[in-house]
Amino acid sequence: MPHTRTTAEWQAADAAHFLHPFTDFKALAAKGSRIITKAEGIYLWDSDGHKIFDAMSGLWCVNVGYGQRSLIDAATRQLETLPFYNAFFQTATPPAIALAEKIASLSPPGFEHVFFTGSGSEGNDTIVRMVRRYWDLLGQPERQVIISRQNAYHGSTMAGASLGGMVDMHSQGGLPIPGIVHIDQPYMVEHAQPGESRDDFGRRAASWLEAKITEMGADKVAAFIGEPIQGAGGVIIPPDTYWPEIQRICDQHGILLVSDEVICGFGRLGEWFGSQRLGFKPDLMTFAKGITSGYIPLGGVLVGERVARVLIDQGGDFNHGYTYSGHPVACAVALANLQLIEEQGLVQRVRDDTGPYLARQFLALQDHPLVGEAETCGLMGAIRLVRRKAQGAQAAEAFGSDQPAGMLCRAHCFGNGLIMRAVGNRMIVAPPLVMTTVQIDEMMALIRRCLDLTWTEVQALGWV
Ligand code: PXG
Repeated sequence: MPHTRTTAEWQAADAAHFLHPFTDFKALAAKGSRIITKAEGIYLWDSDGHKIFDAMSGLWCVNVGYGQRSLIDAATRQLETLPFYNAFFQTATPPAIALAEKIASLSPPGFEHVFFTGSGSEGNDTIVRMVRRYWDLLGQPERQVIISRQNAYHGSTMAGASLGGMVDMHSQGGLPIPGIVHIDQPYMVEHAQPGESRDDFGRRAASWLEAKITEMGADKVAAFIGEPIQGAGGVIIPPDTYWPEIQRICDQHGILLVSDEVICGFGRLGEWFGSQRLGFKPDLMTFAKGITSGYIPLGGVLVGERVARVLIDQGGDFNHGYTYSGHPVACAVALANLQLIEEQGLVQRVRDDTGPYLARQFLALQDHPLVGEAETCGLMGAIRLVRRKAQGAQAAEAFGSDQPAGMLCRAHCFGNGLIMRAVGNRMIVAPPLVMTTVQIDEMMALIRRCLDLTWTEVQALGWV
């Protein structure tokens, strides 16, 4: 679209008509939005011509970076051939069939079937309907309860927001819906006991699932859902002992295990799926975002054989689906995206090259006076800002609730052409998988500059 208006004109029209997601409408209208007008590779440009380093891949999704010709061409070709047809009423389109086949070929053994949706939230709504349908078909309709975690993010529909554990979301609109309960997240900063090892903490955090199952009654529990690494919650990387123990507990009680791969899937952690990196074997996986690198909306659920066999062999109609389930243009773009990821070896590159390189750079950040811990997994990383670093046996001291250091840091990122997310006082990156080590150096220089500016500011404010 041609940029026929000035920034101020765009902002005025935006404030007059566009209600943004997760936004204080009045405050944004007073301040004015940042208008993004174009992108190439790992960079964005705003309507004033500023170049911005996108360390968040759009919104955890632009895995192959911006401007990839093969995705653009795939969309154009499909729009010309068949812009839409549905997958209801015993029909299908070639891109949807080919994509389901392709995803099955990339997924771990035991995944042969895919249900398409328009987004990650719709994928998780599908999970709720599907796991309850599964237990109904097995003659155990009382298995309704789905266990999730505090501070999880599983989307913003009624079911997605209920599965999520975001307090601010639950406080609006009567959530969570019935039958969804939460256990604490495996976040050591919040929950570790003095002197507890990482491995011991991981096992103890997993034991909260066992306790919740006992509380609810195992015969009432349908499934447990979790992100391999919590993304929107602040890149919470669990100890290595956590997921295998979660798996053991689910297996022991026959409970379905669901991996929400919306962020961690399609190479983010150096494997095709995050559950492979974190060492567990789910029964179902939700995906979205990276499946099309965000070029066009698409989500879905990968259905493992345990569930698929029951739905297919005993099922009858499954009364669920969306107009855009298997949208041909979205599926064509996804196919081109997966082909590009394979051709460029991006998953291996993250595992063997850029992931370990980023990990070393983040480790080096730990000498910064503001940094409590800096940790990564694949191309996902978080820096916890603290008011006093750990000293000997003395744990690091967090900023007070009236000291939003993360917000200050984010403002410096904004001012210095770097996009990072702030979740409380955790500063987060999830850059495009095409990023080179040279570009990682560029990002680290920007991060250090923003940390230095934040450090100067918190000193001036007397927060440290
Ligand atoms: N599951 C996970 C793990 C997600 O991260 C969804 C489901 C929902 O996907 P859709 O496509 O319905 O948005 C997500 C989305 C943030 C942020 O601020 C994260 C998401 C969405 C919006 C903002 O980090 N994740």
